[in-house]
Amino acid sequence: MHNDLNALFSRLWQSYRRVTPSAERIHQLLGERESHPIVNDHIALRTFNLAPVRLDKLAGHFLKLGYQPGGEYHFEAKKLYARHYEHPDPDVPKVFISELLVDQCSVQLQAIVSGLVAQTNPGAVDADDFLTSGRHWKLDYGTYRSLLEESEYAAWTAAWGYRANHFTVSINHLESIKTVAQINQLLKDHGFAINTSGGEVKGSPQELLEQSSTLADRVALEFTDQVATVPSCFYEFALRYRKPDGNLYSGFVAASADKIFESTHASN
Ligand code: OOG
Ligand code: NI
Repeated sequence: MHNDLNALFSRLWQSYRRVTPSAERIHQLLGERESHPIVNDHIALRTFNLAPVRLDKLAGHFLKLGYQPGGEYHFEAKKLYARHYEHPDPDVPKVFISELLVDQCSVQLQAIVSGLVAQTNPGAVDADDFLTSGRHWKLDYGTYRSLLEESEYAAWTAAWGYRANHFTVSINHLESIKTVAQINQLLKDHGFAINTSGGEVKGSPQELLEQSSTLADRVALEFTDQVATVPSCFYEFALRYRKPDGNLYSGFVAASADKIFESTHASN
């Protein structure tokens, strides 16, 4: 069952855990307390709205595996557009893909980002390994820093390229933990830093989704001219509530997502 999907998610997990040591440790910590494997609610990917790496191109990899488009989300201040995708099998993780609206950014940022994206071989974007292939361009540390001044999202995406920027534990599937507050307490007891932007628990039962996330790990990353320590990826936790029809809500909440993006902020 779902051989191609399993292969894709296992590649995404491998590339993610390599740069996210805290997720590896938290996954292990939860695994010791649970009698069943941890289920993922969703993963997320980031990109720029420029050919050949637009959101739609990334989404194509999931559509061909049977996913369907879900909701659309707008983040005006961050200049982002996002969409989620879900699989008919509710136990397959949902996917949240966002893209930076480069045309709304400064001419300086537009010049830098178009120069990076132009180095991407269009054929590479359709290849099976694209979603775990990292960055496709040369990037020096100074350019990363100048992107950072205008858009944390642009800097992160330029640095890390194509890989899951987080995995999300489904609290609904846990036995030992029932609320977001409980997972947050467990994380704090073990010394993990939580994203407090917008509060430690984002969303509410009324919005049918509650979430929290760690702050991204800081890891050494190779730029063309030097190695520097920068935020990598984070781990998220989600609890979904039932809609009046009895099914679990499967969408996202823009106000919460807006704060979750900040888990990779270098200033955190
Ligand atoms: C995505 C942030 C939004 C959610 O669950 O609302 C999100 C990102 O950081 O790329 O993951
Ligand atoms: Ni998320």
